[in-house]
Parts: sequence; C-alpha cells; structure tokens
Amino acid sequence: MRRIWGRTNSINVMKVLWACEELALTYERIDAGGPFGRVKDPEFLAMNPNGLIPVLEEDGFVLWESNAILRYLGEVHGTGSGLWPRDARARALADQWMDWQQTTAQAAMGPAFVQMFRTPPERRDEAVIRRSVERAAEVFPVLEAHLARHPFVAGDRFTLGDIPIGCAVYRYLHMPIARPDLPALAAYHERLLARPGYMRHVAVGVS
Ligand SMILES: N[C@@H](CCC(=O)N[C@@H](CS)C(=O)NCC(=O)O)C(=O)O
Repeated sequence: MRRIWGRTNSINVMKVLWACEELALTYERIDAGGPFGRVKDPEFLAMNPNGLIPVLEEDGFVLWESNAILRYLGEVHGTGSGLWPRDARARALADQWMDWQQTTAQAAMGPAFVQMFRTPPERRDEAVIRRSVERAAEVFPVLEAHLARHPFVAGDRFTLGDIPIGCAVYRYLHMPIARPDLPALAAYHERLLARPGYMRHVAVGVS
C-alpha cells in the first residue's frame, strides 16, 4: 500500500508524484493542505507533526520532507533504473542539487510565490516580492551556469536530483516576474517536457 497526502499544486507534492511516475510506482493520493485542510487534524499531525504536505505512507512506514521521500523511493525502488545512481559521486551531485533547491532556490523565490499566489491582494507586501525576485535573480544564474555545461544536474543522465530542480525551474520560469536571460534553464525545461511525469504533474501552470 502506498499513499501520498497532499494537494497537486504544491511544489513539494509535485516532486513525489513525478518521482512515482519515473519509478512506475502506483499510489493512492489524498488531497490535503491549502483549501483541503486536514493538515492540522490529530490523525495527520500524528504522521507529520509539522502539519505540512507531502507525506508518504508505504506499508505502514511514514515519511515526510519531499526530498527525503525522493531519496527513499530511489533507494528502495530505483537502484536498477539509474534514476538514483549507485556511483557515490553521481549520487552526491544529485543530492547536492536537491539540497540547493530546498535551501537556496526555494528560500530565494518562495517568498515571492507565497505573496503572489497564496496571499490575498490586499495583504500582499510588495517589498517582500521585490527582495525575493532580486534574490532569485542572484541564485538561479548558478544553476544556469551548471546546466550550460551539463544536460542534467548530475551529468549526462536524468536522475531524481532533476525532480526538485525541474519543479523549481518550471515555477521560476513561469511566474510573472522579471528574470535575467537564462537560456540554459529554458533549454532544460524543454528537455524535461519529454518526460511524462513532468508534463503531467509540473508543467501545468503556476497556481
Ligand atoms: N521542506 C518541506 C516543506 C513542506 C511544505 O512547506 N509544504 C507546504 C506545501 S508546498 C505545505 O504543507 N503548506 C501548508 C498547506 O498546504 O496547507 C518539504 O519539502 O516537504
């Protein structure tokens, strides 16, 4: 039994749904978070005391933190596929960019996203949006330089490390904000469009 808790327009839920598609894993999904609520219910908090989505349940095992879920799924279900490389250095590079997405990219662009897409217009803080857009314009060129030299984050092959990064790139390129010219990111987005999981769960507009 595999169950994923979380609404489909959450960037962190998208990662897990896309990973399941890459790994050909079936699951039941339950809407939670945002307008669906549930995340403060005692039963949900017993699974994730942070009250956040996504949560994965697999045969009685419960896991939260989207990137940890990807690593777990890769380890248990993806080792023969190349999606979660056996080679320590290739895996470390995938890991590195997964952490960069959480700690650097999301920290930079997240505040603008929350203001623009999760905050009613009358409560928006333009200064927060401006600072976030400026910070995103500083950090995404780091990824741009890497993707100008490599088709995927860990090198020549798509890995699970491309899932958090692909989700962040889609959002950044499709938010209605000013951005520097980032041709390698645009080409990466085009490459990812060939993957059904990206098309189905990520390249669906920003909401
Ligand atoms: N670091 C966590 C962040 C989880 C998180 O912030 N989830 C958001 C959605 S992207 C959430 O649960 N928000 C509350 C809600 O949707 O009600 C992860 O990667 O899983």
